[in-house]
Amino acid sequence: MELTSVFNPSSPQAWAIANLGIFMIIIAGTILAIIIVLVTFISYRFRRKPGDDEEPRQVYGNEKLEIVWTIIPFLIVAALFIFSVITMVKVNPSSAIIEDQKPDLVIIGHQWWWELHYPKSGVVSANEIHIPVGKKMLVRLESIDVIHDFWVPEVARKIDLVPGHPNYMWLEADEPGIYLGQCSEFCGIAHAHMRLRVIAHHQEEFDVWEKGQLYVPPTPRSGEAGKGSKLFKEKACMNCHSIAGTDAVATVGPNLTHLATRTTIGAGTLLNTPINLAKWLKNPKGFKPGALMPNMKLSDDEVNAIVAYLEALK
Ligand code: HEC
Ligand SMILES: [Cu+2]
Repeated sequence: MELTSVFNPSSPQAWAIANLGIFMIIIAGTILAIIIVLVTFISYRFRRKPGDDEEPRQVYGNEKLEIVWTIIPFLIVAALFIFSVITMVKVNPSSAIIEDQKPDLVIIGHQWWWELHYPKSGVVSANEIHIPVGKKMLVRLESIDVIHDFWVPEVARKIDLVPGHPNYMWLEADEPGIYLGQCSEFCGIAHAHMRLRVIAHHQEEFDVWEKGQLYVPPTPRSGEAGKGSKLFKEKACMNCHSIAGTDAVATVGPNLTHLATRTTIGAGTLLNTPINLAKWLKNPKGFKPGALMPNMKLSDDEVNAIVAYLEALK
């Protein structure tokens, strides 16, 4: 994994943004350099020397100079404007496309995690966005509570998730890999722990992932995992979570149908290992202060049984 940076683009959209950024830095840098050189030169050349007691010659108004210093900034602003519009056209789907096409992916911001829907296949997941390499994904972004902001600098633009006002963008990756992101609009206490990742695969691998996500894992009936699945019902986990193939259909917390296929829990807060899962279930707020999952006051035995169950959800 390389350094996460806007200057390390891995999609046509991110390239457009990086190029615009570089163009702006070059223009602003050039202006800064010219000003530094001129100010230094002028301060030296026209400094007050011993014996200078007369005022220097004063100049009032110079038509030519004024025309030049109006036209040059105008041209610079015009170039920036044109370059910005070209970039916007590249990174944002047109309104015709938004009206015509079903989104490939819907991202719903929650305090403090990301709900993911792939409307074309029906896959539901959280926090880890799988996409096929080289495909321009039409993404709709919504929020269930407050304003959040999607930002995965290497693959797409930065865009707000606004309650009651869906936004759209293109999401694409040129190379397979993991691209890290973070909510970029302060949205409450656990904002800093509202991370996300885009995982780009070759199309065939993506198809395998997608098929796997549509598979309904059987509910274990015996052993630790069987005990865990019973506890999941009894301990009111199903008031907030969904697991396909069971009665749990709530969307207050992340869908757990294929939790074991995700690499992190708590929106990037902990790696998804059995030990971390147990820690999370014991005390979610201990790892993610403010997290909206209550401490369910589970005993160690109950935690182990539920972990065995969740580990079976592949
Ligand atoms: C009041 C609602 C609520 C209840 C009840 C609840 N959870 Fe959660 N749970 C959440 C929320 C919200 C999150 C997301 C926390 C975050 O990342 O900020 C979550 C996250 C999780 C995660 C991490 C999932 C991920 O992809 O990051 C697991 C695992 C989990 N809950 C399991 C359980 C189990 C097992 C129970 C029952 C013992 C339970 N939860 C009860 C709301 C709830
Ligand atoms: Cu946030």
